[in-house]
Amino acid sequence: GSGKFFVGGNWKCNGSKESIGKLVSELNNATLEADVDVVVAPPFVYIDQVKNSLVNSRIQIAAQNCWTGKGGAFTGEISVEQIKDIGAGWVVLGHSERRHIIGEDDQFIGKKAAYALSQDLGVIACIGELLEEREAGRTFEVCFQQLKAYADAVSSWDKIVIAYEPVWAIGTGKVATPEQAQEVHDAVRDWLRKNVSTEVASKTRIIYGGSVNGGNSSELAKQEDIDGFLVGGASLKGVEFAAIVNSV
Ligand code: G2H
Repeated sequence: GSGKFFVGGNWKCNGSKESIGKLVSELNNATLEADVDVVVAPPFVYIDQVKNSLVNSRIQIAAQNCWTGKGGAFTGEISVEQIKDIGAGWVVLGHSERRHIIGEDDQFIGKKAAYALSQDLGVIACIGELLEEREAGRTFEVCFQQLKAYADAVSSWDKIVIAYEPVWAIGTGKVATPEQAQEVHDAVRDWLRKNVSTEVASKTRIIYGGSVNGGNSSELAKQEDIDGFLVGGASLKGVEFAAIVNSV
């Protein structure tokens, strides 16, 4: 693995003031492994609530999206400056739900990543293939194309964590096997070595996402190139999320 283990909880478009209050109190009561970066990504409207009620100051906050540049007349968007102002240090970009449900493309995602990094906001940069792409033997090609879009847009990899999330494993309960995940993580690292630099390849954390839970995380965590997780459904339960953090 590369660097400190990193576990993100992607709450997606879930929760209410009440359920998020309960989740935060579970996180406040949890014991978390010291040597892990822990980040939670609440919906925008609850970031302030989470920030103000988390007593565990080592849990960082991510936004689930951002605008491509400075704020202004962009109705419905949230700027990087606002995300930082509210106390979040990260943003999740390129998630498959935004690619395939909302229709974001590589270029748009690359722009967001470049702007976020230019303002010193960390980026959790997601990539991953659809089931039909895997079945057609195109997994690496698709992941490399998505990686290239980030690489073409950004000038520094210091604050990027790559999240490999095979779309067929997302929210389906069909987790990738440790071998399937490791194979892609290794290929991603190799791509970084050849196309960015040896240093970036060895330092960049590559985390896995897609139906990670308290029962499968430790086997996945043993793989050489799995440096953490991006957890969806299971991050909505504080006790289970803590178990995943502690599965390293
Ligand atoms: C993948 C993951 C978190 P889940 O989207 O980003 O979600 O763990 O629910 O599959």
